[in-house]
Amino acid sequence: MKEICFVGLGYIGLPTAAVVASKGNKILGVDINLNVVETINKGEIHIVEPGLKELVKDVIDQGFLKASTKIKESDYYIIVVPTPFKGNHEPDISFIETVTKEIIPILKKGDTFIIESTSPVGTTERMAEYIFSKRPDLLNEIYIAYCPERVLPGNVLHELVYNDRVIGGINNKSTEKAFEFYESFVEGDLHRTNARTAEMCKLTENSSRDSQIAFANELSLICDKANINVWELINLANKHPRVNILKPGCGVGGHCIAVDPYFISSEFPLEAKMISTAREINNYKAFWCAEKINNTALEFQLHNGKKPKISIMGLAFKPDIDDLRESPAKYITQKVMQSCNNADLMIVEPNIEKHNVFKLTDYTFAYKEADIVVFLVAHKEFKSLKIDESKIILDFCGISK
Ligand code: SAJ
Repeated sequence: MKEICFVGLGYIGLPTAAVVASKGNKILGVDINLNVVETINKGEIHIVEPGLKELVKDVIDQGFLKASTKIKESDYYIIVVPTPFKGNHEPDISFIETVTKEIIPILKKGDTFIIESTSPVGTTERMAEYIFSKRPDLLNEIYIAYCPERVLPGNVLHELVYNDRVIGGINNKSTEKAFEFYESFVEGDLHRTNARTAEMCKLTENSSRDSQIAFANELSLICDKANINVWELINLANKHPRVNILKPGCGVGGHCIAVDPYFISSEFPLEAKMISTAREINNYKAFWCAEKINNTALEFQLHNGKKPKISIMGLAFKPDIDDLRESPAKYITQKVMQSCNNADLMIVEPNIEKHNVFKLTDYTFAYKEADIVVFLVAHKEFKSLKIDESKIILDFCGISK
């Protein structure tokens, strides 16, 4: 039986390792975090993802998955480590480099090395050059490819199996070898290309979504000035058979869409004009929301001679999750907390019970008490509230549309 080593047991690495293990493969999952390794070896998990706990327990109990802090000699190495960005939004591929260095001495003829981490264009070729510079004996003897993940948090186990995937090797033999690997557990179509195109494809997918959301956010700013309900407008425009405008919101968050476009714009600053502008618009939208809240609070005080009670509804980066990574709602809340002295704030996040920075209030209570209600995230709980016309409602995510 072939031995498969997954390096990185996070939001993507762990579910993928577990799915491949569930097909009867022997998997070693590697993570630098000892807590993560110990948790998984107990048959438990350290992240929130529907169905994952049961699957991991199952493959650990059956002995198909084992976690460790050390990479061991295997036949396949799948790299699923983070690629954050540095100060000036430049991609930081140091985790991929470190892992590659660690693997080089144990590589042998016939091995397959696949990168799944979101990476700037050329990363796979660069890692290949590095490997062959240290191990010239392996030239044309191992297979190296790139295959990005495309799963949506919350639906990972389904999408891992049923989404199409793009696979790009450093040469045709590598593409074929990686193809065989994904064929063993993916039901969606597998599309062959080269490594550079596969890398760019991942960045393109998320940049495309960012640009489309920026269009909706720009419309929302225009509509605010023009006194037009942007939700009604988009709904009407989308009745056109070839128009499909996304939803405006309080900005764009998460670890993918708000990050990946920078991997293009930092490497191609002269060409990536629209991609950079989309990022600026989506970042500006969060700043604009915070300003709008502050100004509304000031106006309230001027007219009523007292401080308003403001309820801030939602902190997560998108509806119905507890994830605050790169969340524009969190940014807006912090900004309002810092700058708005003339208001009493109540902060609401129904998906989180307790938070060490934000004092959280129950959403029905906060709604009832508030003079100004600010909807930042379209959580399902908020949609069930009966809209009270006597309150000032700042609806940035289409709750009351
Ligand atoms: N958002 C809007 N308006 C919309 C849709 C989304 O403002 O109409 C906002 C959300 O509120 C959120 C942000 O965009 O702040 C991102 O949310 P999302 O649901 O669009 O995406 P993610 O970050 O959860 O997952 C994305 C997915 N990419 C695409 O849909 C192209 C997913 O398939 C990728 O696997 C994932 O990024 C990733 O890991 O790259």
